[in-house]
Amino acid sequence: MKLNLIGGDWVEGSAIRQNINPSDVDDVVGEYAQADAAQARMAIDVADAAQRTWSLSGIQARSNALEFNAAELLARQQELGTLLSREEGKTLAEGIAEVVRAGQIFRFFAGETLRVCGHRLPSVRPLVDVEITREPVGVVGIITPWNFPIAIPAWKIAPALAYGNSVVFKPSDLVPGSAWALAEIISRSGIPAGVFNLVMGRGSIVGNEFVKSEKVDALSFTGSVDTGRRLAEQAARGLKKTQLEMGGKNPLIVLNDADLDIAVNCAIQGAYYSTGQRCTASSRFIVQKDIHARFVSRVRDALKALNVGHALEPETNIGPVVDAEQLRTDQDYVEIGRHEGATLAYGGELLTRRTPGYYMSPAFFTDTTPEMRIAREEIFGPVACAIAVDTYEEALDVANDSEFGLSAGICTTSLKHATHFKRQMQTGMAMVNVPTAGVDYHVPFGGTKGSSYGPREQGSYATEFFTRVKTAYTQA
Ligand code: UN1
Repeated sequence: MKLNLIGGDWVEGSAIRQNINPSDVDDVVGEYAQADAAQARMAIDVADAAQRTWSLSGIQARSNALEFNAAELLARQQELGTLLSREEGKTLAEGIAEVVRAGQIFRFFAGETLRVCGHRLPSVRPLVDVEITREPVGVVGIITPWNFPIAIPAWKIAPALAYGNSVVFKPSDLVPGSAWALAEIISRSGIPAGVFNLVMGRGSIVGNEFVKSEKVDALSFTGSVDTGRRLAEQAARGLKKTQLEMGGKNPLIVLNDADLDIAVNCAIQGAYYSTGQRCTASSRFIVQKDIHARFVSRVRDALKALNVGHALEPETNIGPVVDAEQLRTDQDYVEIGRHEGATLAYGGELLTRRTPGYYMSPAFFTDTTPEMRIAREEIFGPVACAIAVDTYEEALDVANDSEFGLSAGICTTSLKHATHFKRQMQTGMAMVNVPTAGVDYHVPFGGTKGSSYGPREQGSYATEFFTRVKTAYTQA
């Protein structure tokens, strides 16, 4: 059984949870200890006690620890990528790529540790100097979702540690395996006991302690809109810094002048890879009338050519859905789409494979209108729809008509439209001729409206959340 890491010790929980392979539900990936509320509080206490030592340990020690994690993640990419795909269901290629991404994130922040800058400027009073510096926030509570079991933990934990914070980390209950492996590596990276703590368990128990505790100074969360809102409301009562990444209903606009190969690739990659289980996934193709028939027929052909199967089989392009509940949601939305009058142009069926798993064929709807629920609500599965429009202006209006604002894409060869789109799209990320999902690790990530709240994640912009600013005045 895999245990929790609290104050440098591996400790048993008060319950056990099985980690099940969604490609083969007879395969138990492992058993994981579930912490109770008292253990979550203990982890917060030790994190609080250890934070000062860590922040005073110096930038070289912190950079070395992060580089240790980077090197080990990269060296073990095959093994950890296999574990990730086994527990989450994305393909092995995607699993390995995600582990590599986690390694690169740690390496990036190993460098950033050495580059924390401040400002020095004269005061308006003669002979007085002003210094502006960045300091750690304190104890950071990190809560991560199931769809990126190692990359999202990495992009929250690495900057938290880089800037001298201590961490209490609660991974998703569904996929604790990759998170545990990451925690085990971090436990050997040379950081003092208590600086990094792993507390697996339920959001309503462990997560709730993070939000309630006065000793948790900042909370970084990726997950559902409902949970995110609830966390933000409770965290505001305790005046905690909060960073939330939530849903998306990301549009991909395809204009008449688009390169059709690029557009189809953006659609397939963006909507269906990783089984569509990404908050950055494209789920609305907004397609201009003259190219609509050709686009639909090419997307349908491309979908037919995709192999849905066991995540670890080499010919698989699309793995299973993560669990029974998500599969039910996806199937419900296929029904809702039909019921609303959209045409199911491809897929949406439950599939049987060699092993018992949560398989469905990617679903593609046409004859969709912007008012339909399948065009407005986040599904978080391999379900996308095409909406036909007359003009670029109409496409932009439909794209912006959403409660979400994470990522948006356009496929066009027109510089004028691409430029206008980048300026007018009300999202945190705008993509021209590249998929809406699959972002770089060294630049800021985040959205607007109901998608995100608080400072951006990743890249050098991570300092905004993971540090606080001090202004010091000195008269010489
Ligand atoms: C990506 O598209 O590369 O939960 C990353 C998610 C996002 C990460 C997407 N926070 O899907």
